[in-house]
Amino acid sequence: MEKKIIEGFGHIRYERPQITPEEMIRKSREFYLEMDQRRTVREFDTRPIPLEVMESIIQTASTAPSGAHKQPWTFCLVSDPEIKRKIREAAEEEEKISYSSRMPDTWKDDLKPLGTNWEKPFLEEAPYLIVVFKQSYGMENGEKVQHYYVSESVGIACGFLLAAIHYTGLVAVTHTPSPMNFLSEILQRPSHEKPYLLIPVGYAKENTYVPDIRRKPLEKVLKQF
Ligand code: IYR
Repeated sequence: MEKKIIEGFGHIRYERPQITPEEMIRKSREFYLEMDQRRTVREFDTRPIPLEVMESIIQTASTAPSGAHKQPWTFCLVSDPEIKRKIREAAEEEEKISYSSRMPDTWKDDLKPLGTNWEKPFLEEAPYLIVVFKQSYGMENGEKVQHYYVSESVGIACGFLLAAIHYTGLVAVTHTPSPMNFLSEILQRPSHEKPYLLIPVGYAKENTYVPDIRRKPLEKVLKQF
């Protein structure tokens, strides 16, 4: 492959098929309509999912752009029932305190339409839990590697992850028990990795209901200049 040398580094040609404006309009609309079907689901069927599916989903997440291309993320994929039980127990312990004393009434009022509470059966019911860790720095061959824009990078990767989960036909909930340092302990992650999101993934349980909430219209989120 022909390479161009820029400041001593080889760059490869970037090519994508030409696309007409009409095709672009169609594709962008189609993708929006697909993504608009995504809903956060908190009730899972216990049916197993092929491991290969989860691997591809995580590979998709890992295609996300990141600061200086450091890819500062680790995705822990949990299917072991014993580990899931430990995670549920620890999460519910924190959530119980959060709901009873840490969260102000205004916060709990905002959550009422979602129907959440301290109980998290989905942490055991979902066939897989993806626990995303952000790496404040990297470690390669015993050497510290500087990472940049870590939260932004991992946030983007999680967006890719959620899109891949939806595209595959599965559902997820972005769960953030607080505090969630118990995840580092249970999954034995090194101290430079911090838990970022806990995402149960699976099939939606049959006859599942989701909150009747609507997305902001385009005029509210888009300001054109
Ligand atoms: N972490 C708690 C509370 C919670 C907070 C927000 I902001 C949500 O959008 C949903 C839930 C829980 O998972 O129940």
